Order: sequence, then structure tokens, then C-alpha cells
Amino acid sequence: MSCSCTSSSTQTNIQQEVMDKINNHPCYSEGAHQHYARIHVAVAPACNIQCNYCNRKYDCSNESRPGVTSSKLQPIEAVKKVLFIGGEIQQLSVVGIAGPGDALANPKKTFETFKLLQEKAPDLKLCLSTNGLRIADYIDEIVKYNIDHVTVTINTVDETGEIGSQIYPWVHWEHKKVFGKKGAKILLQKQLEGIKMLTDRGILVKANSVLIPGVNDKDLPNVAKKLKELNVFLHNIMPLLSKAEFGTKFGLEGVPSATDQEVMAAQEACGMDMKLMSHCRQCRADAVGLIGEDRSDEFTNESFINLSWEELEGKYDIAARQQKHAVIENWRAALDEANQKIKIEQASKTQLSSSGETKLVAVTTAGEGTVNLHFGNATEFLIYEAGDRAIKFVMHRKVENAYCKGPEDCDGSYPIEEIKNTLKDCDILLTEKIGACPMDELKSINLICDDSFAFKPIEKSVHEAVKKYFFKEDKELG
Ligand code: CLF
Ligand code: SF4
Repeated sequence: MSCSCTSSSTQTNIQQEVMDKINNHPCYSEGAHQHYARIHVAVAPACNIQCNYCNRKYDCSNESRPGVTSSKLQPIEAVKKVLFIGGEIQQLSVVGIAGPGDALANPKKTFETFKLLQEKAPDLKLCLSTNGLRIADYIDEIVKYNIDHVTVTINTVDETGEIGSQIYPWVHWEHKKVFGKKGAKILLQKQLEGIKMLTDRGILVKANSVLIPGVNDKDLPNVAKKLKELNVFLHNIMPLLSKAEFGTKFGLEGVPSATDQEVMAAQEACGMDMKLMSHCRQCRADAVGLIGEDRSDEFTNESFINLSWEELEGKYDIAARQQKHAVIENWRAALDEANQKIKIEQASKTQLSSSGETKLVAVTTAGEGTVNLHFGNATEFLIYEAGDRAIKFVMHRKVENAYCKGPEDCDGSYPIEEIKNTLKDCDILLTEKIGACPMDELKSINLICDDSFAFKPIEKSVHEAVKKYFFKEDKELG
């Protein structure tokens, strides 16, 4: 007979164990992503399937923006890079292998890198991203090297192979290419089998699904249901990014990118079944820094490749890193208190608002949880949905060009049309500072711009702003 005390404390332990795994992982914890950094090491060039949204000249689009290339590294070079950068950027908490091809299509390099990392940087979380075809073959290695976080891209669960065949022209299986529905069915079967093996072993699985309007959009709620059955921790719905110049099949055939509104609709349709990730930035296979920033250009191979292991181990000062992480945790605790827990994950409109009416609020930030970025410098906006009761984080939106290029690159042009298009369904913009000209421009899309929340905690500011403009509390007369 089971004892309820034991089972509830076991339950608490399990939850604590999961919390410990995600607390400082910037992708698995939305709360961590403004405070902790990740690094990707590009040691895995080959791939064993073809996706129609991928051009092999570039990085694996399952975890990256198409059209971006990363320079490849050997395992030793990769580990040297991690030690060097982990010493420089002490917020670094996770190292991932996310391409430029598929991590498990390059098992030797992938596991050699993880093995060395486990020895040299034991405080880092290890993370791997794959299309799922070969998980079953490498499950023992994944467990052996404590790879606690695995991302599997799964775009359809259609057992007929019909949808899959529109996404994957072939998969490489048992030494030959298998085309069409037959290949798609093999991939799905191996993905489901692999995900189950991972979750059965207590590995936290995140599933990525690329939203391809007209191809798999209707199937994504079925994907979410299946992921829930398989105990997947998080579901990340990523928009298809498609342009002819990416040279992908979809791009060349004119299949359009998924819009922000289509992503929001898919999130709405899938969010009943699965915990969703909304803060992914589709980063590159050699990304460095906080999610949303890319500092890879700051660290050339020359800066670390000729350093000895002794020099690198001296630079990668674990005690100093622990101190930095303790400072971050204190700051996060203070922010949580200031934000007064008014953010609810995956809340319904009625949980957010007593009337069911909600507003969208865009925020510019340079990280650390406050409204601390000048409008002119913003190339991305955090989008919140808010009502009088609570708020929720919806997504980030990127723009190609910031409004202001800075004194060195200024050519007198101020690209505002893309920003207006990106924020056209938003009601309020909170920013550290904004000039009169862009504010006037944004008025034309009925966007209220407010810089009075500069340097204040984001979540509390979003809630206060919607109350200020849209949900005014009745004041007693007299
Ligand atoms: Fe990298 Fe992926 Fe690990 Fe994160 S990214 S391997 S889980 S450490 Fe994160 Fe980048 Fe999105 Fe990936 S924001 S693309 S979800
Ligand atoms: Fe490209 Fe990644 Fe698909 Fe392989 S799994 S074809 S690298 S997107």
C-alpha cells in the first residue's frame, strides 16, 4: 500500500528536480532567459534527412534562422571556445549542439564534445537538438554524458505520411534514401520512439514544431496532444521563415513565412494541451550570449584556439561563476517580488481580464527584466497580452533594422514602416525613451507610446500601463 506522505514528498522531490534542471536554462525557463546565456558549438555539419525549409549551405533550420552560416569546429576547439567564453560571460549556463546539421547524424563529434565538456566545465548544462531519427541509437550516450535537455523537431504526427511527405522529401535510413510517405513514416515512428525513451529516462524534452501554414497548421493540435501523452516538457511553435534567397524548396516555391498572427493562433490551438515556449529566437548554430542577442562575432577562433588547457581552466573560474549566478538569483528574487506575480503562463482571456477584453503591450528591453532599452536601438519587441487581472507573455517580434542606426552608421533614413507593420495589432509600447518623430509615426497605427516606465520591472509595468490607459479603476467622488 502506498503511503500518501511518501508519495507527496516524492512528488515534491520530482518537482524540485525539474526546477533545478530548468531554473537557469534560458530556453526551458522563460524567467531565466533575460538573465542567463547559452552557447552553441557548431560541431555537427552532416544531416540524415532533408527538410523543405532547409538549405544545406546554412545551419539546421530546426533550431536556427535559415540563411545563417556558422563556421564549424572540431570538438577540442569547441570546448576551448566554451571555456574561454564561459570565463568572459559568467551568466553562461548552457552549452548546446544544434547543428549546423543534426547533432545525432554526427555522433562521434557530438559525444566527444560533451564528454570533454563534462570534464572541463561540470557546472554547465548540456543540451542537444535533433530531428529525432537516431535518438534510439544513442540513448545510452545521451544518458551517460548527462545531457539533461534534448530538443526534438516534430512537425506532424500524421500516420499516413501525407503531411510529412510535403515537409521531408527523403530520410536516410539503413544506408539508403527513403523517399516520400515511406520516409516520412519512418521518421515519425523513430521520433515517437525516441521521445518516449528520453522522457522514460527523466530527460527533459522540448519539442520544436515549424508552423508551415497550409501544410501542418491543422495538425499541430494533434502534435501537442501526442507530446503531452509522451510527457514532453515544452512545445515550441516556430514560424516558418521563408524567402527565395534562402534557396530552400519552400522559399523557391513561394511558400510564405508564417505571420505573427498565425503563430499566435497556433499557440492558442495547442496551448490547452501543452506548456508552450514563446520566447525562442531561432538562434544560429554558433550563437553566444543571452537569447535575443548574438555575441558570436566578438569571439574569433584566434582568441582561444592557441591557449593551453591550463590557461583556459584558469579563465573558466567556477567559483567566480557561482558567485555571479548567486547575484543573478538575488536579482531575480527581487524582481519577482516587485512584479507581484501578475504574470500567468498560458492564461485564458477571462483569467487575464474581468470583461474578457485584453490588450497587447510591446516592450523594449536590453535584458535583466526591466524596461531599459531606447526605442531607437530596439530590433526586437517583447509582446504581452494584458487585462485588468493579469498578464501573459505571448511572443517576441524581430525587425531587421532598428529605427536609429547610431551616429556612425546614420544615413539619414529612419526605417519605421517595418516597425509599424510589426506592432500594428499592439495597443501600447513601453520603452526607455522615444523621440517625438517616431512617437508621431506610431500614433498613426493607434499605438500609445509611454516612456514613463523606464528602468522599472517589465511585468508590473505592463500591468500598470494597461490599467492606466484601458482599465481605469473607478475613483470614488469627493
Ligand atoms: Fe540551444 Fe536549443 Fe538548447 Fe536552447 S536554443 S540547443 S534548447 S540551448 Fe533556445 Fe535558440 Fe530557440 Fe533553440 S532560443 S533556437 S529554443
Ligand atoms: Fe536541415 Fe536540420 Fe532538416 Fe537536417 S534536420 S535538413 S539540417 S533543417
